[in-house]
Amino acid sequence: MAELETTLTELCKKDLNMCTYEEIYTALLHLVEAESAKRVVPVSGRKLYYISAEFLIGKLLSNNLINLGLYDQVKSCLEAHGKSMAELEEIEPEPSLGNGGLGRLAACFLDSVATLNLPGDGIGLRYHCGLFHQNFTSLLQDETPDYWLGSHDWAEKTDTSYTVSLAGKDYTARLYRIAVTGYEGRTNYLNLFDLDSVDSSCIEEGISFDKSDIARNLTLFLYPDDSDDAGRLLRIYQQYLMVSAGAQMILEECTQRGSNLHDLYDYAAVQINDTHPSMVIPELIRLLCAKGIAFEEAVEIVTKVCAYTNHTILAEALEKWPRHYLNKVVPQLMPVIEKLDALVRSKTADKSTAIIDDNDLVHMAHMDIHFTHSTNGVAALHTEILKGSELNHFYRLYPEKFNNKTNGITFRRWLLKCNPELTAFIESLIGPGFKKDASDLEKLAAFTEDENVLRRLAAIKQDNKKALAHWLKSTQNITVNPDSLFAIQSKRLHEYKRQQLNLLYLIHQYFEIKAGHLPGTPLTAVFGAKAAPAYTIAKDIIHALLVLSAVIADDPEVSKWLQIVFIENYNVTAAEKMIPACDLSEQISLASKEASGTGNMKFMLNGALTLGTMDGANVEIAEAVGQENIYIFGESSAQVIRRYRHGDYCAREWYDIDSNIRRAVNFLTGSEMLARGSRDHLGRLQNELIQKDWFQTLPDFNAYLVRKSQALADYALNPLDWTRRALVNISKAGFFSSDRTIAEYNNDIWHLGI
Ligand code: 26V
Repeated sequence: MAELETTLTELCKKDLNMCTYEEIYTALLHLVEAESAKRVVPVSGRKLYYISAEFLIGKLLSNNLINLGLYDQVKSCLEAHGKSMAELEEIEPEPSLGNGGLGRLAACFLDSVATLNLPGDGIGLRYHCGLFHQNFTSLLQDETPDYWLGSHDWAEKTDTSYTVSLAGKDYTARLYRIAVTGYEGRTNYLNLFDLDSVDSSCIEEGISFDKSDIARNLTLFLYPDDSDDAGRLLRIYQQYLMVSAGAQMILEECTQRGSNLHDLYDYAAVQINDTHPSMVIPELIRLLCAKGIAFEEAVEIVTKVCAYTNHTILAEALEKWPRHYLNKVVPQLMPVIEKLDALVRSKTADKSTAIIDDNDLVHMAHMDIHFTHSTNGVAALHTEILKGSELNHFYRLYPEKFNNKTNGITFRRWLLKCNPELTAFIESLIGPGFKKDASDLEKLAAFTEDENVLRRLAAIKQDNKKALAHWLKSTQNITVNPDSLFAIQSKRLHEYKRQQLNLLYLIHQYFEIKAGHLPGTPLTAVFGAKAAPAYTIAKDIIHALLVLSAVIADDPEVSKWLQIVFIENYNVTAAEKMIPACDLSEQISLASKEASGTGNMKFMLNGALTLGTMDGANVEIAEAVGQENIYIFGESSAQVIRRYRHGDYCAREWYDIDSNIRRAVNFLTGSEMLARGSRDHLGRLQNELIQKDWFQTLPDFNAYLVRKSQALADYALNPLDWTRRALVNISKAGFFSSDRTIAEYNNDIWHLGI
């Protein structure tokens, strides 16, 4: 401690009492850099390259201090000088390099790879404004650039660069590196590429900009609007910048380590995170051929080196690019892709697995499956659906390539960092082993009948709810009642995730409370979600929730029992406040549509009970905790898939038959809502629900109602038993550690060196 104080004082060049938070932050940044550098280990054997369009890494200071074993010391040292860690954390902007679960998974994986002392780097892009900053204006989402890059950036600007040819012109991709240090583990890197010429002054109103000026706009935003040709082309420009610079870096590193490239397999494992980085396959083949390797051998090498993870079964999310787009942006790749397509066509007569289809669309996922040695889904159910229906033709061709890797989360951020009180309590009960070996949490099962333990656990939840209440007050000026049940649905806004089902339930409750049918407990329904800027219905759902929130708040009768809180600009930092405070975790996607979900795991680990459908990893959570410790409802994935196949779902029939559904849907354009909201938005959403309801909200409405009311009643009637079941959930969360997931990837797919 004295030593740390001396180091910090030297770095700040003055007494810590006299330092601003800025100065302390900068000093700690240098300290962490120096400590992380000491943990860089030379690589022998295979090294992982995890390529991903997103890395949703969250703020780094506290996380890095925890992983370096310095957090407690730094905290006490600061406190001795009248400074708080919480205020210090406010200084750091959250890196805006991701969108949702896919990006957060990539971040958890990097943490686990380094923690398991495996050599493995990330490869991605350095977006200047990230996704976007969400603001609620007149009860509607609007978007502004998220200028997160500033003086507090963790990335080191390097002198390394690679030339990338885009539409026939050369650009220089510069490498930035962020150190990733594992918990008591080694240091790896997140490699991010960027162009020096990118210039955010070309952003016009909101988040719009001149899409044709590639040199200035290439890495401005993650997922730029793709509703026109220029936007879609821009995504290809971005993807190719990432994979070409990445592929060059991989080959350069491996060559330096002694590879003659024929033996690339002995040096590199490339994991393709969804289809955004798929062009790395033809790019690596192209580069190997340019170095004198024959095409057939290059294909063989790349197939052995690369593996692909599928993260969705939604057809509209599987990328297919028109051939003429690729001809324009990456003409150097098209001959390779055409040869790969010809190879596929020579191997099988089944046209459905072709890379280039009859409409001249290039199917990125098809290229991935043919020319990698492994295709994995991200939860047991998801992988079964891929094998049995969505990718069945591929499964028949290559049964040996298909495997499951159920997602996981890093406990360092999602327990140690976000819930220190619970962490300390668990440690007092079972010792510190769970921090590195998550299966140790099972030892908590010994305490499920211990009333003292349960009371303490309930008190910790209450403290976390108060902390969330305090944060909501200071950031959004919202007052919530910490004695109500906190039910939280936080995730990207998408119709398949069914925030609209939750909305209909809340309208139903509004009517019930007005009619004097009071619920078991007051309920605070918390939402956090960003809608893609061009996703109209998603934005309508946000609007409806914000309007309903206002309607309820203005009604003294109802607001005693019900409150809706929509957290603005949901991100990792917000999630860290929300998750420890949650009683009921809403995981209500349409069965078969959520590949895995990872929020479900975070909530469970922090002692929430799940209210969910049998979808994604919910299925495995239900199996782990048992039916009595989870609230499952709704139709099964098999039923849902059957209904899609028959194509005979008619939302209108459900609306006509069921008066509860009708009352809730009609309310969307009732006078209370229209007094505060927009008829355009609310009417469109209502129409969508009655005419289409593509994600089958109405058939699950009653089951959801019954299960949720049951949860509210249980919570009110027997709080101690609720807490007991929460403890069972925590004790069974070990399986969902990303350390387990990464160990499986390594054993089955990567076989990394040390
Ligand atoms: C992308 C898009 C883009 C265009 C229109 C609609 C749409 C719908 C979904 C997606 C998702 C892309 C992939 C993705 O983010 N998947 C998520 O990956 C998580 C990590 O494996 C997993 O937990 C989530 O269930 C899955 O949705």
